[in-house]
Amino acid sequence: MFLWIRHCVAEKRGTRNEERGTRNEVDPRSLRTRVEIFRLNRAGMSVVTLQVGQCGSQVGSELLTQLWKDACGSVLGLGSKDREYRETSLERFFSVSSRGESVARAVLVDMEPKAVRASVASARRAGWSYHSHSVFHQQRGSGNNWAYGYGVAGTRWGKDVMAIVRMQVEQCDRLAGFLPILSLAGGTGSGLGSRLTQLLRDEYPKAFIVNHVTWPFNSGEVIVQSYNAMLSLAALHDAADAVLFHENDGLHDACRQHLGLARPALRDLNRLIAQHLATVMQPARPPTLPFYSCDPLGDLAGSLVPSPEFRLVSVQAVPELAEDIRDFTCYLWTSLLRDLTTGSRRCNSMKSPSHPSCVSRLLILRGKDTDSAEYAKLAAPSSFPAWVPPERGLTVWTCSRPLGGHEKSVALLTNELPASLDDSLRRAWDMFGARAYIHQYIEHGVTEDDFLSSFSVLEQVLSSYRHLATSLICDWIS
Ligand SMILES: Nc1nc2c(ncn2[C@@H]2O[C@H](COP(=O)(O)OP(=O)(O)OP(=O)(O)O)[C@@H](O)[C@H]2O)c(=O)[nH]1
Ligand SMILES: [Mg+2]
Repeated sequence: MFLWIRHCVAEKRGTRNEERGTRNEVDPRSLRTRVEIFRLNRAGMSVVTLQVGQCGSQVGSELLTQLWKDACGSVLGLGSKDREYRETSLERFFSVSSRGESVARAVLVDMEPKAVRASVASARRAGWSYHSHSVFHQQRGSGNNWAYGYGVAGTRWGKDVMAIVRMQVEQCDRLAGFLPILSLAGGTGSGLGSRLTQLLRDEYPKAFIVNHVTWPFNSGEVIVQSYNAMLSLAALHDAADAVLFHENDGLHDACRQHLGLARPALRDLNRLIAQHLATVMQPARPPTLPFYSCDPLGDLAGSLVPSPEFRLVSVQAVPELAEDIRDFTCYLWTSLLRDLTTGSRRCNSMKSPSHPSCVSRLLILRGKDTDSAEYAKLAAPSSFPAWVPPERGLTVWTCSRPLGGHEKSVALLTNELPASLDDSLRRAWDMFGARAYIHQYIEHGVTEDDFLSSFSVLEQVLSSYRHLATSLICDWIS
């Protein structure tokens, strides 16, 4: 299966290179040309971010702000010292306007104006901006109804949004793929976000699509959130190459325990998500490369997703510290890695270490002396099913440049079952059994069969992760 994904990765890259080759016709004999080809092959690829719905808008703008500040060195004051890092990062997420300003390679979409306008304003305050044509909103939200977002908004405005996406794609010299950001619980992010991800898959079959989804609080302020979450995840399971997730409950606990916030606001949760994602998305070197990864989404999916059955990836990063104490804190790799794998931060797969419950891990180390980090425990073959080749269980990327004011930082991505999936699916089944709120979905074009087929996709996902040790190896052998 790893071969399968590697084959796909190579095929996608090959096709993009061919497309590039026709654009850059050159004499392959001259040294200058060879240097230029080498430079071009190393040149970073770009990611178009889609921020859909309120949560998507807010998380996305916080992420882009952190990426921009880090790349431009305003956090660390190291900008001019590391040109390659800075150029790779900016090329990935920003273009440069005729006035020399950084413009996000992003599309902001919501069915109501408030969150979108706030994101535009916060970007300006931070020092970068959205392209004025990349902002799309209507006047009324989707009322937490996935069917409205997917069916009504998707049908009415999907084409308009895709026209904006196309404009952003045309601005990229080399497109790596898309990063759609959304919450699973509302109507716009989850419904329209799912529809847009499918449209992206249809229109850009060779591009990588890595979604980021925010799982709602278990206590849930949206009564139908289990329906919305299940319908979204089933749609994304087909259309995305990988689905990175954060759970609001876990983020809330982390803000209280590690940032000392008594009553964390959504803004605080978003800072944490953005910090984790920045640790993942900023330039880093895969082990085989002497330079930064050119294809961030492809390399990420290639390291983590061995088969279409397993695409769910949790994201953790440490340290999580309040800004005022960052500069005075020194770290050891041992304590950072221990923090990542113990206590409330440890990922689900580490909670029952007796049998393998994760498929693969990607560890990203940033800062001083990454060579001295001891991470053998994370690579232990017993962590992974026997069918995962030993060298593929854990992948490690490094970057010597510190990130976000931390002398050292680590991100751990784990291909595993989200803690809340089982519970959400059970709640969705219970509500469906009682026919609760179904009419609100039917009136916008989602049928009972659509519910059933989404639920059965997720039952299959649950079962595949639960039987990691045995079931798939049988499929592979046969
Ligand atoms: N972490 C985080 N969660 C959010 C944020 N905004 C909303 N949520 C969560 O997302 C869910 C609601 O989704 P929204 O993004 O508000 O909904 P929407 O996509 O705008 O859809 P409609 O409002 O129905 O049009 C709830 O579970 C909220 O707790 C945010 O900024 N950060
Ligand atoms: Mg909304």
